[in-house]
Amino acid sequence: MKAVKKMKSNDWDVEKIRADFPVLSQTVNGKPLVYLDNGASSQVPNLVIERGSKYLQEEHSNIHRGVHYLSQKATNAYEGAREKVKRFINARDVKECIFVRGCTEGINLVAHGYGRKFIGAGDEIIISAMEHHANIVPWQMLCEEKGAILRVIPMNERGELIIDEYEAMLNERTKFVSIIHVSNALGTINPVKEIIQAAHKFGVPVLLDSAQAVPHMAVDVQDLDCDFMTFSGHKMFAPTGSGILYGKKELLEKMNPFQGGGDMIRTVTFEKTTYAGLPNKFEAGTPAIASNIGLGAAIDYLNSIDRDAAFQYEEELLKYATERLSAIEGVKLIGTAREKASVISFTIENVHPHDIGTILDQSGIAVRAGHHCAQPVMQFFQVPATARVSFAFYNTFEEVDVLVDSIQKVIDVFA
Ligand code: C6P
Repeated sequence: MKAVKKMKSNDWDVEKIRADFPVLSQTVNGKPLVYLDNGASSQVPNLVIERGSKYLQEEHSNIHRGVHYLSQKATNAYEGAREKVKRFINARDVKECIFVRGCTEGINLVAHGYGRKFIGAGDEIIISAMEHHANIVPWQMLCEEKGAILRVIPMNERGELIIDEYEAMLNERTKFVSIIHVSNALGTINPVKEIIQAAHKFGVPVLLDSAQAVPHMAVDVQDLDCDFMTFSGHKMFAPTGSGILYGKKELLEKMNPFQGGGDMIRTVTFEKTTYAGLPNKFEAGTPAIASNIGLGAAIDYLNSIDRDAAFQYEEELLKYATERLSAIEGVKLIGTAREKASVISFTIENVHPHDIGTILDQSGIAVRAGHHCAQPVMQFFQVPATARVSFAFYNTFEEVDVLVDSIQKVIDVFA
């Protein structure tokens, strides 16, 4: 194994940050927990836990429906969280921020509400070779129903999209572009601004699946000029069940609702229903009130730390881990894009990724093993699965060292 120089970010007090995340201080299988599965779900800071608990202890009630004290308090907290989201992603209008259960629901909402209304037979939808299933299957279902055509931007062997081929794909039949912002399986950061500008030359709207971007970089929807953007709260330090679909107001207004039910209507008779305005039109039924208030608290938390220092720290951590892992004989990195965030996918010669995951777990290390809901990526790299390490700003260089030592043990077991 080659020696690798360890770097340290001076501006980031990782121990102070770790103290905000109670789950990190436990032991697993007798070893300190090393949590490296943040791409699946990140951990939750005290601020979010306390806010959720305050809601459940003091405010729990349904929203938008009651004139009573508790309902008003819950409504204010819920709508307050929406305001925080608006500022966090720099939306023009709070009505452009729709609460969804997560990215999957956000994409399905657009495929249904926009796609079914505006996409027809022979129209083309562009996605990419590195999409998560959540950004493949809803479009395939739409294409099947409408007779539309799904086109796929190819990638190179580093796991980077081939932008020339994308530009050549755009034409007057293109009706929608839906792109992963940061790959969950490879870590590639895609040049989304360029992708959006090229689509807009043809008047084509673009959706960004920013599930893996929002926790690791500032995502400014006005600066990017994306038409839709979606992310999941549970990957950015909030509870599961929270998430956002951002859409430009003029597009959301002309779309069909996704689900029908309470709170999304203006009037209902047996003859005809008229719909509520934004954002309620897309929020049928009782939403995940506690989780979305938690999302607001997660934004408060992110606003309370130095995010630029956090991003820089994560970059250094990724660089250090990449160097150390690639120095281990038998380890092959899958995805070596020049622009990457948070993720290292790898295989070990003659060891199934599930065995890697299981043996690492015995050392208290949580990684994900599998196809990461990105089977076409696995097919492209001709592997059944990978092991995946995904960082957050509370991970440490020492944890990378523990990981590397444990991977060496995995190799020794199978030697
Ligand atoms: N990726 C992972 O371990 P939901 O499940 O709706 O919160 O998010 C779906 C999703 C969509 N797009 C991307 C880029 C994602 O990474 C995910 C979720 C997790 O990689 C679970 S498969």
